[in-house]
Amino acid sequence: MKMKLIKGMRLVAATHNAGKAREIHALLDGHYTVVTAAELNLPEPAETEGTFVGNAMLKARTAAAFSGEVCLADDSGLSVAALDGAPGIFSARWAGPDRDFGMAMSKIEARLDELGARDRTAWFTSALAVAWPDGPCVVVDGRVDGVVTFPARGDRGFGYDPIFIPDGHDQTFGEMDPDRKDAMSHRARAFDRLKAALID
Ligand code: ITT
Repeated sequence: MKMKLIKGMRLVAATHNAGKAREIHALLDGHYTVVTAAELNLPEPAETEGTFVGNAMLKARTAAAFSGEVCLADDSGLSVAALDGAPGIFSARWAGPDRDFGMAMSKIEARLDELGARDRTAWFTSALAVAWPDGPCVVVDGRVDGVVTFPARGDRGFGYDPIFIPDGHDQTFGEMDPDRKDAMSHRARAFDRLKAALID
C-alpha cells in the first residue's frame, strides 16, 4: 500500500542530466511535481556498481537519504554488440569529464573500424529505481534494439541519440520527434513497467 506513486505527489528525479530530466518529465505526463537532484543541489554518488540496475538503485537511495523524499533515478546507456556491450554502464564516462558525446560517438566508430567489425547491432538500456527515504526501493528496466550508424545524424535528443536507429525505423533518435522517441525508447519501456508496479 505504501510503496505507490500517488498522482500529484512530489518526486525527486535523481539526475544531473538535463536530457534525461526532460524525458522523465514527459514520460510522467504531468501527473507529478518533479524536481531534479541538480535543482536541489544533491551530491552525485560515484557509480560503483557493475550493472544498470545496481547503479540506478545506488543513485535513488543516495538521493532519498539526502533529501528525505521519494526519489526516482535512471541509469542507462548504449551497448554495441561488436564491442562486447561497450560502452554500456560506462556510457557517460566514455564522454569524459566534459561530457563530449561527439568524442564518445567517434570512439565507438573508431573501435568498430579497428576491429573491422561490420555488425552494427546495438541497444539502449534504462534501469529506473524509485527509493523511499525509509528504505524500500523498486527497480525495473527497459531496452530498445537497433543499430548504430555513422556519421551521426540529427541534433534532437541527447547523448548517443544521433548514431542510434531503432529497429523498424529510418531516422536516428537524434532526428526523431521527441514524442516518437518517447513512444518506443528504452526509458519509455522501463516507465511502462514502473507504472504497472507503482501506480494504481
Ligand atoms: P545522471 O547519472 O545524473 O542521471 P548521467 O548522464 O551520468 O546522468 P548515466 O550514468 O545513466 O547518466 O549515463 C548514461 C549515459 O548514456 C548518458 O550520459 C547518455 O549519454 C547515454 N544515454 C542514456 N540514455 C540515452 C538516450 O535516451 N539517448 C542517448 N543517450 C543516452
